[in-house]
Amino acid sequence: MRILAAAPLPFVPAEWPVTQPSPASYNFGPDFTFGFSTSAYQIEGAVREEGRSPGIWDVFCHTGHHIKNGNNADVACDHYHRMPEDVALVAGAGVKNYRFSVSWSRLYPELNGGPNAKGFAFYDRLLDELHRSDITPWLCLYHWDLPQYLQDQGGWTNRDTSYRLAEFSDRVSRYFGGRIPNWMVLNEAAVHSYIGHGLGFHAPGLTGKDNWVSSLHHLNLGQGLSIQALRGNLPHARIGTVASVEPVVPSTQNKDDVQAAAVLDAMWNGAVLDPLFMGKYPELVADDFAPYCKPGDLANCHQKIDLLGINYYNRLNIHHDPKYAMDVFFGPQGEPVKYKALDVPMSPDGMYETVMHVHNTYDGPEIFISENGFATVDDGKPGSGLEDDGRLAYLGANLQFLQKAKEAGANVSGYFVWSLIDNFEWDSGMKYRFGLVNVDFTTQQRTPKQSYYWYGSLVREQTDLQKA
Ligand code: IFM
Repeated sequence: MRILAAAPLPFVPAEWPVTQPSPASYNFGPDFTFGFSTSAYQIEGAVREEGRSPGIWDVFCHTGHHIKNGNNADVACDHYHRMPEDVALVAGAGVKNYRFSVSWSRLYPELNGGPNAKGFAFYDRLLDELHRSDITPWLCLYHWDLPQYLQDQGGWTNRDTSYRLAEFSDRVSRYFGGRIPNWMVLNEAAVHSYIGHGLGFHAPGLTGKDNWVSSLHHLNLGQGLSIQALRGNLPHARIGTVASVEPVVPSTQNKDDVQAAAVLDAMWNGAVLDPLFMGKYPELVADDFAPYCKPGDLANCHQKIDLLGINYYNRLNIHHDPKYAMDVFFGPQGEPVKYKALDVPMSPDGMYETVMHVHNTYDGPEIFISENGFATVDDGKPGSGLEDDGRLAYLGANLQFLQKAKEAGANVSGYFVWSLIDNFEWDSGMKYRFGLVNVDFTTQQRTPKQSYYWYGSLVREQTDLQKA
């Protein structure tokens, strides 16, 4: 459910604020971290190996027709077997930070069961490899791949799953402890609850307001309980979470569309960040959460974090549509098109708006951009999309607006690209490619794109500036 750009290249960046995003035109200052982001299910494959049990996405991929072209992630990028090669790609770009997630059902394959030593050994090997390459690990504990055994108990619509996440966070942090300095609890509770539980386009394929609201509350609660567990176990780590934060624009000025955009904004942005930073739900939707919100829950959701990861892609255009939960759905572009990539409206200026909104609303928390990326459509040919000018212009423009936010006083400490390699893009399967490195899914050959070299030179120049 991302706004995607279609081939063909080359891209003519006429409307962009930067025509040639030269790496030299940035200065993010000392201590700024640049990284790559990935997630377990999208790259690992090996779904039936070494004791892993199915997660909700395995079931979703293999039942019904949920995924484009009938794709699945059984093999994905085969990262489980090719991990050293992928870490070498991070190192090869001169990038010193790597955000990844762990597969819950690989680590704990059974309901109420013990740890899977082979699963833990895989992540130990990954950490060894990162360490050897002088790359700092950033772990995300939960990136949408709930074990199916928990879905069978109701998944995120069941309050018990919040406590299960906290238990998982406790166990994983006890095991890896000081080997990982940066811990993020969730990835994009807004997307997981809305697209997976309200619209049914993502696993577990549930629909309707009740599933949307209850799953979001239980994700928030599980996050708060997990942060408390992590604090107890990791006194020296930096602890936070990752949210998808995007400005919401009504498709028209018609009052129903304006109301729909306000509701989606409250659910997508406010109902994720307000409980965490303020211990409350936005007024507009607070009554919707009341049936699920037990005494003490908001105090548990309201936790001090060391830093917030923001995933920013594009503004969301929303209109009134009674066919969907809470009468809201994605609609046509609701504002004049300022920036385009390959004829698709893009909103790099929304990066500035988003960061400043979080900065001003939540009292200036430390922020890093945990994801920002651009998809191209695979034309099926091995090695396609290597001349990815569109991606390069998109990343360049977003970085320019991020720098502007930093200069305006936002406490921005890092930027991570989504994603290192082309991977399994959820319901879009392998069709939409976000990687800075091309993956030929037949041979698993990795080929860096133009954007990989551009990002590498940007990171090297910034590192040199930091040392100067
Ligand atoms: O691929 C996803 C990722 O898993 C979560 N954030 C958005 C990316 C692109 O759609």
